[in-house]
Amino acid sequence: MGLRSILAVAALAALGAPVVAQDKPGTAPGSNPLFRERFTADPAPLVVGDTLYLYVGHDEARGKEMFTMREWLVYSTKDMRHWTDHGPIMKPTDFKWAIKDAWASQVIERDGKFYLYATVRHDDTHKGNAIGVAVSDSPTGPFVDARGSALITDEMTLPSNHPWSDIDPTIFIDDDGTPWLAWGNGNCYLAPLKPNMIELDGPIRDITPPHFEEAPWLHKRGDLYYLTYASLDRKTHKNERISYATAPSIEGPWTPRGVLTGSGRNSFTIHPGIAEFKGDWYLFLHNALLSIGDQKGAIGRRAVTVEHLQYNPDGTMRPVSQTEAGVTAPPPAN
Ligand code: FUB
Repeated sequence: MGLRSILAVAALAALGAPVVAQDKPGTAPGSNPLFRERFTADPAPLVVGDTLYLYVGHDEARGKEMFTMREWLVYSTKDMRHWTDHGPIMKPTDFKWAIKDAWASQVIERDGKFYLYATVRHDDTHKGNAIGVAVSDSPTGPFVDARGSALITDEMTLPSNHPWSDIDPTIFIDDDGTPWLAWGNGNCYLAPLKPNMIELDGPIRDITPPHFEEAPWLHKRGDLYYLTYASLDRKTHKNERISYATAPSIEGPWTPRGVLTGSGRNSFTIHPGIAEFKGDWYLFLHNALLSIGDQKGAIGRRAVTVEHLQYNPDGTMRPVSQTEAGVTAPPPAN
């Protein structure tokens, strides 16, 4: 605490006012980055009752390795300030057809069960990355493979020019009960699932919005559907930003709404996850500002953050900046 803060606290104490020491931005509980004992990435929130669960990938790259991700983790909070670490919930090889790459995931609840949609690397029976689905009776796992085979493989979205085109699942259940899965890198795909949550129930559509790179996130607020994603305009930017599109229905038409955030600091990737919790909206992202010991932030050593998310009266989202104070500061004034 600086001299000015000490004097302010002393003055309040002299007046008999309750003394609440103000931490510096970035050090208060709940400030960014949220978790500092491990590198974390690809945040995916899920609200269950009075608790927000946050699923993340565990970044363990050493030196100049790109991504070394061996497991998914979950944390929870009831107040957006204090977080409980529930540890690992699953690893790629828990899918017996997968070999590595615990990349982006998302969990959703249906009929008391929790379904984890996750990016992995398939074994050599299918090229490149794939998407698996696992199930649990609890949001904190353990999760087990729900199919015994991949839900999405690279061949299902041919032609694609790279083997990591089928990554980053986002799952959304529409008001009529239909689950929809969106995913992709380079192209954004959308497909309905059967009520059992583990099989496709219709053709895969290509809904790629402008500058789509990866990391789609589907949500709905009021009557409007949102497709938020990591975008990359290679002509003007080196690192991803977040952009979004809106639609009157999950099946479109999607209207591009432009950029929502700048790039994650020190990070090529940035990965959105959106939730409404106790009446407020939040945008989870990651950057690469955290250092742990001699390991500095890098493309494969990221740190999850959260910011307030606010909407304009017409439903468009107000631009968001990544800050150190995050949600420990009040939302920006209108
Ligand atoms: O974490 C590995 C990959 O980096 C994710 O799947 C992408 O969204 C990007 O964040």
